[in-house]
Amino acid sequence: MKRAFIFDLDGVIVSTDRYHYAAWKSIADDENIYFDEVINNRLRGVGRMESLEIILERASRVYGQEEKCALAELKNERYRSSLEGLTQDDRLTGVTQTLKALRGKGYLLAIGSSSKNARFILDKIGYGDYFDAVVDGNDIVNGKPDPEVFVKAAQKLGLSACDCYVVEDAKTGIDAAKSGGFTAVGLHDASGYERADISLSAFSELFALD
Ligand code: B16
Ligand code: MG
Repeated sequence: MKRAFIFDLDGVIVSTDRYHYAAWKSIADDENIYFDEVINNRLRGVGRMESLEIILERASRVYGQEEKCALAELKNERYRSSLEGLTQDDRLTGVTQTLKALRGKGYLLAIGSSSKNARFILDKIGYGDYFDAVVDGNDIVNGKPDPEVFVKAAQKLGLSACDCYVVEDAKTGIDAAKSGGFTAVGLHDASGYERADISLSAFSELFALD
């Protein structure tokens, strides 16, 4: 039996992806760069600067490093202000009850997120002190698909990768989990991804794993 679940945040516990999209879309529009929901799908689970690089693939000119940093900062300001209104009600369906039930079964629960805003989001949705370990974009050098975020979360729990499920909505997150030796559970966009060890159609189905 496994001993812990390490959860991705955005797209698994809470849906902030529409706010990411709106903020990136406003930046792309200001810069006259084509950007749509299909391109946005490639940003799932990917870090902020890497996301900007994907958007700039459609730009008609080359951007310097300072300009890139300024755009990423502006995107984050817009994104952060849209997070102000987040509440417990923004937890995704089944999350509250299922986490409680998993804890009741004795599992440790952790967060492994690429986001530098993860702790802010967790506070907003009433999970500021809930998880046994939180590792986010501020704690890592290499973003997903590198396994660093999950490896550090397992270390904080005092466990090895084979003791932990990683639950992800992004294919890049499943790749990260697999290269770290974790058992990868795919939800939403990552459900059905061939590299996922287990594919689920609802968060509450996690309760049936052991
Ligand atoms: P930030 P996750 C990821 O969160 C998002 O899925 C991704 O779209 C975003 O670019 C990344 O965090 C960085 O977010 O700009 O807030 O640092 O899915 O790994 O929880
Ligand atoms: Mg995600």
